[in-house]
Amino acid sequence: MTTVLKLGGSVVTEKDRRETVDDDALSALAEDIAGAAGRATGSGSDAPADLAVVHGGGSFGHYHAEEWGVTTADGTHSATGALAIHEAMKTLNRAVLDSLQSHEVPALPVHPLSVGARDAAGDLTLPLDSTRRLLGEGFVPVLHGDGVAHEGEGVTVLSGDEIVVRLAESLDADRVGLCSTVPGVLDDAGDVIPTIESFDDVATYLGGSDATDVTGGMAGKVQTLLALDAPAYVFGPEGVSEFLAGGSPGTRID
Ligand code: IP8
Repeated sequence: MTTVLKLGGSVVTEKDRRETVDDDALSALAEDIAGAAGRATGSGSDAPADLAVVHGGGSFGHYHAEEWGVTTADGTHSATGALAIHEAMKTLNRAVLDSLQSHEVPALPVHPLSVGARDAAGDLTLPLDSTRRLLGEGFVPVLHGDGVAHEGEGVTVLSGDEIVVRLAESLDADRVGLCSTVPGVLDDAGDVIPTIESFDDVATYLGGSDATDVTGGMAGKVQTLLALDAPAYVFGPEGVSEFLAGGSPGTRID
């Protein structure tokens, strides 16, 4: 069973405070992940994980991307700008790794800027040999939204959602989970929509993201998840344990 779990940038950071990790939220998630993997402190288990984690930009990557006018389509040829985005994401990635490792999760980084590329049409190549091998060796690879080399644009933004889709396809994942700040995809009344099978069913409910976010809000997430073969779930932090235990928290997108 291969599972891909995205930790939303808004969940693991304080999204309105520049470069601020939400330590409590991150630690609680790391504990849930450790528990699900049978690696909670004291369990003594070192069984190989079959979990790949991706995290978003939150108050790290998005601030820098906006400052440099960089989106998923419009890039920068400034090495200073591209490095600012990448380093911010590496800083957040390090915080995620530290939290996971402190809960005995054998987490290691994979930085997409080092391996990914887009052609002029925006199509992405993302070699995942190291991710696959890390999984096979019992590690939990932790990827993140990043900059990516883009033909004719310099460096553009690669969102964590796009990485999730690519990981799910390349690893032939069985389940995909997106941990968001909300308990699922919500309708107009604020209730969780249990299942989404077509974007048309929910288009009227889905607006944009409310804070600085260059890669779009829930509408984009739903569209990318609908494109997957594997069932995907959108849930809040309280749904992580249930998801990792094989349950169906929040909204199922399939
Ligand atoms: O928060 C964006 O990743 P996302 C990463 O998953 C950057 O969209 C560099 C802004």
